[in-house]
Amino acid sequence: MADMAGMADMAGMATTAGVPSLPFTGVVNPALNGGFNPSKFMSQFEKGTVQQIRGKPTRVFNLVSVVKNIVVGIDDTTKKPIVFQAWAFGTTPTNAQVPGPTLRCTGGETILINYTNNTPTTHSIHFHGIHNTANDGSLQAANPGQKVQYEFIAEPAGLMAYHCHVLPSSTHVGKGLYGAMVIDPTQPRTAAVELVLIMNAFGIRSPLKNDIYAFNTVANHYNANPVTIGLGQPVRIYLVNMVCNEPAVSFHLHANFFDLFPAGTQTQASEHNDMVTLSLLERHILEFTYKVPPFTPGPYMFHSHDAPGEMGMFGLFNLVNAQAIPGLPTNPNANANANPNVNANANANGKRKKNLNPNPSSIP
Ligand SMILES: [Cu+2]
Repeated sequence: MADMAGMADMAGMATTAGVPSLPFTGVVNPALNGGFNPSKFMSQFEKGTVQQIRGKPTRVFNLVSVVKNIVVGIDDTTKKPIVFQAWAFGTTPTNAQVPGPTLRCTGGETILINYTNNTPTTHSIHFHGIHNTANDGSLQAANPGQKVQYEFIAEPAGLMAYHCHVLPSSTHVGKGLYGAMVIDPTQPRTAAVELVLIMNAFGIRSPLKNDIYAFNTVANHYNANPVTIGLGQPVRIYLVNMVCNEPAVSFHLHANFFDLFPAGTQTQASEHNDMVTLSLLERHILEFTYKVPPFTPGPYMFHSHDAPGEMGMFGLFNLVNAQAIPGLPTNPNANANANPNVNANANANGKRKKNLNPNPSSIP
């Protein structure tokens, strides 16, 4: 009697034999990374505080930049963490992370950013959005130890971003000084599981060449920790490209199509697609649902094509029956945490071994 593999071949059944495997699939324990967990980050929004300033309600965000060692993956050869010496934004020095916190506000609000630079290098924060030159952040940098304020009206509603504008960007952005900013329209978007995916990369050996890629900093995190999604549940992705040293980076949703809202500024989708390509700092909102039929429970890929996707920018949705996960959030401001215990066992054995740390430093 033929074995199972032979039976599968004879019947033309699908098999995972021969499916290429990925580098950097070692699992990073968030405890090694100062508690930073991409599964939580993707649905965490920093809303600041609303204060009366000069007689008007103002949403205030405090941001600080620090030097921070972060773990961006596991070395395939040594099995040790790959440490990147980052510059990171946080609301306090202790919670600084890459990406910085995803700021969230509503269109038309007055926004005040109190920025403190706690690094030995001059930095700034440039916000994508509409504002005057005095608050552009490209000309208003903070020297080490200094503070600077930026004030503007939150517009347009959509998916904005912020980043250090000191040159060269391959260093100041590439080192991690960036984050997303969601400006909600005054007419709220429809209820959905909302997930922030920031495409990023790290040059371990040189700031001019990326060695490792990721969604939300940790290579292949959502391969080891698939994002749990209910069948029939609307999903909204806030997708941002922060990859330096690449002319563009693609995003592909497997087995499904999404409605695309460039920068999230229009209420009508511009296209219906399973692919989108973003240049540095380009943002898109993607909306989709895994409807029944045809979708069945199981892992569904999302990734970038070519080198970025094969060197860490790869993930899985774990589709489940929605009734099997009571309390799974469906409103825009709820947490949509992935289940860190789900393991799809996909691509666990890397064939393209990467050794980026001949002498990896220990994690602080
Ligand atoms: Cu900078």
